[in-house]
Amino acid sequence: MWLLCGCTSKCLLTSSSRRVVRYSHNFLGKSFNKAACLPEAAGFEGVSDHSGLQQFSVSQTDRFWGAVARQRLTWISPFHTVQDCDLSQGRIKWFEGGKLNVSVNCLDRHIHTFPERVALIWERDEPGSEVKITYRQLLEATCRLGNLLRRRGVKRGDCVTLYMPPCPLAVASMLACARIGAAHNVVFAGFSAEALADRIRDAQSSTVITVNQGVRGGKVTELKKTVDMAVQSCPSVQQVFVAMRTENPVVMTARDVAMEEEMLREAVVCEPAAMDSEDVLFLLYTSGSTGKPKGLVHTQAGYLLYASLTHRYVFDYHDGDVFGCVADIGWITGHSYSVYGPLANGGTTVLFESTPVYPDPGRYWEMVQRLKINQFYGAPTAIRLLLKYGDQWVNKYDRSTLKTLGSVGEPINTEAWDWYHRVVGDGRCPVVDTWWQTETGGICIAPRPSNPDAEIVPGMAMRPFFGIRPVLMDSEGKTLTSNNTSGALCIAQPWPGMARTIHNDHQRFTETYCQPYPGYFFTGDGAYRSKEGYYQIIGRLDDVINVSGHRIGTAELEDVVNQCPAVAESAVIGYSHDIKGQGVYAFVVLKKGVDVQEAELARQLQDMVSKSIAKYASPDFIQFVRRLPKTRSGKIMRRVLRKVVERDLDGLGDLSTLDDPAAVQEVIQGHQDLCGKEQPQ
Ligand code: 7RM
Repeated sequence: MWLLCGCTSKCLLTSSSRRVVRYSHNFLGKSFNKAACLPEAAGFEGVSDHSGLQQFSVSQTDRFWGAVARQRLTWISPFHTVQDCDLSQGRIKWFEGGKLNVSVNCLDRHIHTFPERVALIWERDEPGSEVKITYRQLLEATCRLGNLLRRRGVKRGDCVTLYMPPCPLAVASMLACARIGAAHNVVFAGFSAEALADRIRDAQSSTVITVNQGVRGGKVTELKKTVDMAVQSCPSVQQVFVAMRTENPVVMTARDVAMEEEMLREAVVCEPAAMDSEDVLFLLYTSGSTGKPKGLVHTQAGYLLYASLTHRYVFDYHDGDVFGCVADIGWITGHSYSVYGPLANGGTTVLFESTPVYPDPGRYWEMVQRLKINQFYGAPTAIRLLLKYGDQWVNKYDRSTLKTLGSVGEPINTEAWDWYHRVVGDGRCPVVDTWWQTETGGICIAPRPSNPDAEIVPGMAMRPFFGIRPVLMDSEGKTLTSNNTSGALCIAQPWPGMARTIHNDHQRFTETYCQPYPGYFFTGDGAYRSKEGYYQIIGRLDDVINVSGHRIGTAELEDVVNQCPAVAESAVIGYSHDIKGQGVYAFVVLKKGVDVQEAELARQLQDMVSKSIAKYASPDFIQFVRRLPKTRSGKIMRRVLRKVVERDLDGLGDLSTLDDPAAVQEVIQGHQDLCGKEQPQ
């Protein structure tokens, strides 16, 4: 059995240490009113509350998604089949026969009702310099760009690579691709030339869109130069569109196109392509733990529907709200919750160009005050970082507009959850810990939607979204049916938002996600299901540590270590140990300005783990570091830490997503200082 926590009676994964938070404010209507809470479900008989509706969505899946798809999307021609899926074969098709255009669903249909509503608030790097773009303006830019792409030979089915910071022209570029039926491939504009080249080559793009320079955290980056370097090894590239983010000119070659100038010559009307539901909308590369990055493929109708429904209900987004997702558009979170979900819902969405600490650690909350943000969606890594700086950076600003706080990307440890809830949200806003993946397209497990009286347990993603049936598997591949148990997290039936394949490698797709547990979608994560049936994500299964036969989740250990007031964050890994199989090794970052005796603190931390989990779980080594190696999206790269401790520096694997290579060098040095030249034993 996957007993990831190893000690079901003592650890934080059990209900003994559980605290529950209830909110009295209205979420989806006090008494369940189908028409009011989910108009799409008004015709479903026998459904009288939220859990009834969830059950309906997974048992009468076709009726549920059929009704929702007809209601929420604008179709050029209707679909004839809700789904045709066979997970064991890796066949996933939704809404076949249907034709639609995603950009029409995100723009044109809103223009009829509110052309002057703000679609995008571009929160530029310098605070106070935001730019607002209405739906009419965004449609116009999208059409001009769609025409330009078409005129310059981009065809339906081509794939355009975008290397741009979050900005209105990046959104217009995504939507312009969608308008003419090309796929987009957004590459985070912080990746190296090499990483960019890999992704351009794999996607076989002939067109790249970029900006002259990027501006982030007060620093200018040479994005166009990086593209120039990348395309040297990309024979497929024929043209590079260059938009001007700053006023500094860059060298333009015959291959380069001055994007804004050329756009001005184009018409503001652009005929939308009638796309099949299952045509490709975008590729998005995500790194596997080994091997080359995978280009996950999302398609039109199912993806958009799922992004829109989750955005509406997980965050309780209402017409007129300002939605602030601070993820970069280079991540799936930026795709689904900065762009597609909010725009499909006719919402106002923030594009955040800066960093959480620029010009100071109050940036997020100053922005919340200035833009009157109603839903704030961020990552635990940023919350943990800001927590280090203290409450005064939050308290300075008026956060009374906030209604929902969201968290995504990693398990949110109890200390960070509490701070987010108590300090940022004044104890007033539900905190939704949302679990999902690039592969899932949208949020799959989150505390909401649920009725307003439903409890929220700190640090738990809790409840499956409509249409999602999570299951836990043991190591023999059997379904674990009881509660208060842990296992490999799978999803038992297809949902419209899921990825369809890996670009050019369907076999890798089926092998990775469909074959480990035939008939199920395998997430690669471990999860715990509480006595009450709520889900808590433990982390990647390949991160789990096994000490003398006891399986321990890294999240569980880190949660204990992070509770020490001197600690800002930590990463725990297992290293091979002759006797125990694996031993525990902790990397610890201290809070700013903390002055402690490291040896003494290490002993304290070991004690804390012994007391709150078990003696065997206590770290053998504690290495203090200034920062942890993280991906550009803020996930701790435990794989890299494991390799450092195993002294396998040649085996570090794909580092293209690594944020700051210097962090790895520091960790290597510190490790040698701590353990000498020998491997720890
Ligand atoms: C949205 C995103 C996916 C992986 C996933 C998990 C981890 C994401 C949570 C989480 C615990 C969460 N896509 N993860 N959200 N772990 N609690 N709420 O992050 O493709 O970049 O990463 O991230 O391991 O499998 S992603």
